Amino acid sequence: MPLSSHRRLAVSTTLVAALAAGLAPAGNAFAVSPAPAAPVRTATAAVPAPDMEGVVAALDSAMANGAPGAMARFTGPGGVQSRTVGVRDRVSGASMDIHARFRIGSVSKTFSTVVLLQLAQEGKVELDTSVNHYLPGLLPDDRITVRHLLTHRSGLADYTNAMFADTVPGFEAVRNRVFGFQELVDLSLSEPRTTEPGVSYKYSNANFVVVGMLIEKVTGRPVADAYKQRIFKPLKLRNTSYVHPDTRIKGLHVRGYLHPDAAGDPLVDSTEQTVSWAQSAGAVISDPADLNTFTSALMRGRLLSPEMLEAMTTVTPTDTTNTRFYGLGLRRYDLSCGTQVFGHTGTVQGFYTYTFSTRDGRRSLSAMANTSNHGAANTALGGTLEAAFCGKKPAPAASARSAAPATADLTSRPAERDLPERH
Ligand code: REX
Repeated sequence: MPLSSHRRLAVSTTLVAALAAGLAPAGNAFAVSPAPAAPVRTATAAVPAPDMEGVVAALDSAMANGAPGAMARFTGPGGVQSRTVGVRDRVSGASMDIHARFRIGSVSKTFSTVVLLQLAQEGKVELDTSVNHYLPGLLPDDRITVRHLLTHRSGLADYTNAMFADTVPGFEAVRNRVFGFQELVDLSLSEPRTTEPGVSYKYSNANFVVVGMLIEKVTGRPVADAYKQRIFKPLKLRNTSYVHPDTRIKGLHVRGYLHPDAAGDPLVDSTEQTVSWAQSAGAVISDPADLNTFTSALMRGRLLSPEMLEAMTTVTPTDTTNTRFYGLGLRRYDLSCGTQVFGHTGTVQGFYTYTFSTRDGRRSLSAMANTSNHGAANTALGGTLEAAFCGKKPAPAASARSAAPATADLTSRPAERDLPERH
């Protein structure tokens, strides 16, 4: 079928929803802070309007690079604008749907961080204290602190590199498995550590597995409860859930399609899986509207105290481009127009996600393509950021492979498995 016949555009403008993003119900035990009486920003006129044609071009480029479908939702002072292309289900042919849910992968790390930082605010955890103080004997080095986990500076090896070295067999071996947190930590500790504590940024899922353990230790409850009580409910994120180890995505959802390592092999439907290999590092399910509400509320200070938000947004570089940074469970990308956006990227089998917001929380973008293990599609999807926040069209599909730095910070990962393809 030609690409154009797959394509559907959806546009909605909902000023009220955009402005109401993140308001809390009164009386909730974990109620988010009320919206501060924000002064009207006179600088708004200087902010580039989103180029929604450019957003569509980036989504099309993700499709031209192997994604069955893609979508993006921009929430800004002018309201909400959504775009969808392609299909959310290759068998039924159902069109991509902006309200469909999907696996957000590592965007979950930002949710886990918010929970942990709320616990820090409550005096239950201290960021510069040894992890072993809270989880005695867990780690082989008392110098590893809670902050080292949140900044990917613990040196704990990323066990997923070995787990998914062979993409499809690796995935099939774990798609129905249920791991305990301890088992995942043991997998990490069976490999050499990658850095002395605090010395350098080494991305590792193991860090956020330990964050999940800390949350459970301190609250005495499953991480699912903490997400729900502290974030999903107060922000009314009705399409966001953490259902581990359930393998299904309930309700209207996108089907995910994993690219095998051998070029030309058929895509593997990877929708159903436990995501137990990631849990608090990557198993949340959501949709673009909820993700925009989340990052906007976070940046507007509705989830954390000013001090904790300052800590979360204090970043160090993740590579040498001087455009990619990491704070606490949060990325910062410095875009070509000078705009800084905060959020996270996600990769879980069959799904690439970007969710980012400006520091004032006034503009947010969430984008998803229903494929993975295909860096060119991920890079192309990253083009939605420049289009949305800088009003720029991305490079045409053919040159997308070399154009965008969207996955640049992954160069610091040992396996380099998610990089744009090289020629
Ligand atoms: C796991 C393998 C990738 C995916 C991973 N995902 O570490 C975490 C995440 C949860 O979202 N990280 C992203 C698989 C990159 C982030 O933090 O931004 N790749 C795939 C392979 C490669 O199997 N052999 O692409 O689906």
